[in-house]
Amino acid sequence: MRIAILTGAGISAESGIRTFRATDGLWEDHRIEDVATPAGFRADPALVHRFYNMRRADAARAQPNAAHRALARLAKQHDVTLITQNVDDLHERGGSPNVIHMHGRLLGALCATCGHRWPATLVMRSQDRCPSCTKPATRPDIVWFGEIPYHMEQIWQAVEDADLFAAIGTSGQVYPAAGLAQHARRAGAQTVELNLAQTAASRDFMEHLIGPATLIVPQWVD
Ligand code: BV8
Repeated sequence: MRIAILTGAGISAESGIRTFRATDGLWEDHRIEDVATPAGFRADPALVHRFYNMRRADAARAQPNAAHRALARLAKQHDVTLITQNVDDLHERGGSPNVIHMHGRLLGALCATCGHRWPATLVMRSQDRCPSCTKPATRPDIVWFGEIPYHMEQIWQAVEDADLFAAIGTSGQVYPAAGLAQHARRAGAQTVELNLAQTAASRDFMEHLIGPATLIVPQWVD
């Protein structure tokens, strides 16, 4: 069976990583426009680097949980395409191969001038020089609002080819990720949503499994 899975912040919540839109979420303390847009970065690169340096340190301290590990087991039994909106590396550390990071990675650095990519250091600053063009234009390799998410052709294709599409721990509020369930359904796939609660996208799913990811994902997989 071909399975396409989309994960969001909820799958890493029980590893101690804050989600975005909960009442104690990251967007409560930080304005999206200031820290997660190209214009915000141009206006105050130091603030944006502080935000992502903090998140890189939080992610480095976190450990993969039972839900990340269950998805790694699933990939041993089926043809799984794992698409994540998360910028942490907990899927990889939980054992999943070939994770598609559609919103980028905390562990990547990107030159805002020439587009060169290299591994991030724990603490990054905009005056750090690009190893390729030597310009002091270092930014996190993250897809900000208004930018085009990565690997979209591969993602649309995997979702279209899937027999089953599952969305885990995502609020269904950010596009194009939030449109994938409808795309899967139109292409004839079964759709299942795994979440603590109903979401903005729930109507696009045929089945709903409600509960914490560390409980419901292993149950669903095993
Ligand atoms: C694009 C940076 C064109 C990464 C993120 C106006 C101005 C500008 C843009 C727009 C606009 N109007 C619309 C747009 C488009 C915009 C968009 O959708 N905006 C929305 C908000 C209206 N989208 C874009 O700009 C995208 N680009 O559209 O380009 C295009 C595209 C394709 C083809 C052609 C053209 C770019 C989007 C990238 C945004 N980057 N942040 C970072 O710093 O991490 S988005 C941010 O939201 C995060 O990256 C995150 O991945 C993403 C989704 O959030 P979730 O993961 O779902 O997290 P959330 O907190 O919302 O929800 C958590 C869920 O978990 C909840 O449902 C909760 O119930 C559940 N949960 C919690 N605990 C648990 C749990 N479930 C289970 N177990 C638990 N324990």
